[in-house]
Amino acid sequence: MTAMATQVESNCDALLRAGNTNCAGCGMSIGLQLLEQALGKDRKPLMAIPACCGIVTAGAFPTSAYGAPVAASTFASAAAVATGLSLVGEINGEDAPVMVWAGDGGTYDIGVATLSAAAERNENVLYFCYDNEIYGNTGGQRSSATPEYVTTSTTPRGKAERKKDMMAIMAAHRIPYAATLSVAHRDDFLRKVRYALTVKGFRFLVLLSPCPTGWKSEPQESVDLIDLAVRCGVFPVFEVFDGMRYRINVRPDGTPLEKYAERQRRYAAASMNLEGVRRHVAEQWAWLEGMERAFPGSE
Ligand SMILES: Cc1ncc(C[n+]2csc(CCOP(=O)(O)OP(=O)(O)O)c2C)c(N)n1
Ligand code: SF4
Ligand SMILES: [Mg+2]
Repeated sequence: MTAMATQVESNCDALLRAGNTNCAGCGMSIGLQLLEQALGKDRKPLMAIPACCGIVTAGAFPTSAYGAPVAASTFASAAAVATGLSLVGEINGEDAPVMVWAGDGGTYDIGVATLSAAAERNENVLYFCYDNEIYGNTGGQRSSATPEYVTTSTTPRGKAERKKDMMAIMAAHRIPYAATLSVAHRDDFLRKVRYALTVKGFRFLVLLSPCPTGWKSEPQESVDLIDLAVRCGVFPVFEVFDGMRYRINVRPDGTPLEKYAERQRRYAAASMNLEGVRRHVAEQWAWLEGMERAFPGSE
């Protein structure tokens, strides 16, 4: 047997198997590997995955790059499909955690109706959004998660609108747990996923997911980019308990926004207004700090 065949065979049990088609440096690949570490090798989830790069990852039937059962759903129905899996699992006495693994297009935009409905009913579902801030799979169009001024294939001069605050929307559903995950902060990532796995009801986790193809960044810099996003405050790392109580996990350290922006050509629009971005980042932090002061949270 060749060395590569041995490597592939020994990887068969992995949640994300070798030989998948994800681009090099894809945040989704890193996120799935961290998810597997949080679950432990022997615990397999049941996953509902809507249209997105994450379902292309699976590959062509009858093979799959996922080492776990996956139901491919329409954009609109991922949270409803997961609800069904969860309820049937409960009737059958199964204990595999039921998850959605969806992109920002499927979460912030096209799947938001069933996401909201499942959250409002507090279904026993762990919802992951890997947010690469574009419709990556179809050529990098803007989504409502795309940050302001950033170029995409449909905003060549830079997006006019601000990024939708999905965490605030999910918190407003008063779900038991919501958190942001940084692939550059492994311990914090694993702790939150492990905590979420102990909670019954609807849980929402969102990771900022580097996409070298759409962000026009270097694949080997993906984790560093997320570290910079956290340091300069663009991506706040925090959690919300019962939709009300806030805990900030990592605070910005004064790293200039330029350090994050200059490594991605999507931040190179002529209209780019880093001062404007800085103002909105500061505003977001003032709000977040205020929420944590007024309503501090812990497990
Ligand atoms: C209802 C519907 N509208 C549009 C599409 C086409 N489509 C397939 S994947 C995709 C983009 C998905 O974006 P996102 O959910 O962010 O995942 P990513 O591709 O970035 O991983 C689109 C628009 C579709 N499959 N179904
Ligand atoms: S286009 Fe982006 S999200 Fe999709 S597989 Fe490639 S790097 Fe990952
Ligand atoms: Mg996307």
